[in-house]
Amino acid sequence: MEKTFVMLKPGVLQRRIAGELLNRFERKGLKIVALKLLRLSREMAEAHYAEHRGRDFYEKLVEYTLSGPVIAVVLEGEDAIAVVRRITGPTNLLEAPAGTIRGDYAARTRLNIVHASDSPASAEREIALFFRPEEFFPWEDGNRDWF
Ligand code: FUP
Repeated sequence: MEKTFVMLKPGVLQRRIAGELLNRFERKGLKIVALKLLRLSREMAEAHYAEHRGRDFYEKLVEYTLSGPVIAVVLEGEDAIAVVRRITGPTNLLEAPAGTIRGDYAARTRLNIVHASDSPASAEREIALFFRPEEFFPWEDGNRDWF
C-alpha cells in the first residue's frame, strides 16, 4: 500500500484546526500509520525545503515552518500520494478550489498551512527525514465489527 507524508504547518495548531484536517484524510479512508507533534530544527526545515533554496520566498517559508510546532503524519492507502494532494489542493492559493484544505484555509501561498508529498521519491525522502522505523505502527482493520 502506498505511503505519503503530510506536515500540518504551524498555522494549523494556531488556528485550532488539526482535528478538522486529520478528519479530512480519515474520512477518505486513509490510514494514519505514524504521527507526531514536533518543532523542526532549522537544519530539518532547510533539508525539507532544499529544492527551494535560493528562491525569493525561501527564507520566509523556512521562518514560517519554524514559527511553531508542526504535526507530521504518514498516511497509507491506495494511491495515497495523489489522493492526499487532491485533498490538500494545489500549491498556488488562487488555484486552490473551495473544499480543498488550501482552498478553504490558506490566505497566502507561502502560508499554505499544509505540506504533502508530490511523488513516490519525495514521499520516501520526507518520511525518512521525519520518522525512524520504530515510529511506524501499521495496523489491520480487524476490529471494524466492534463499532
Ligand atoms: P507543495 O509541494 O504544494 O508544497 O509546493 P512546493 O514544494 O512548490 O512549495 C513549497 C512551499 O513553498 C509552499 F508550501 C509555499 C511556498 N511557495 C511560495 O511561497 N511561493 C511559490 O511560488 C511556490 C511555493
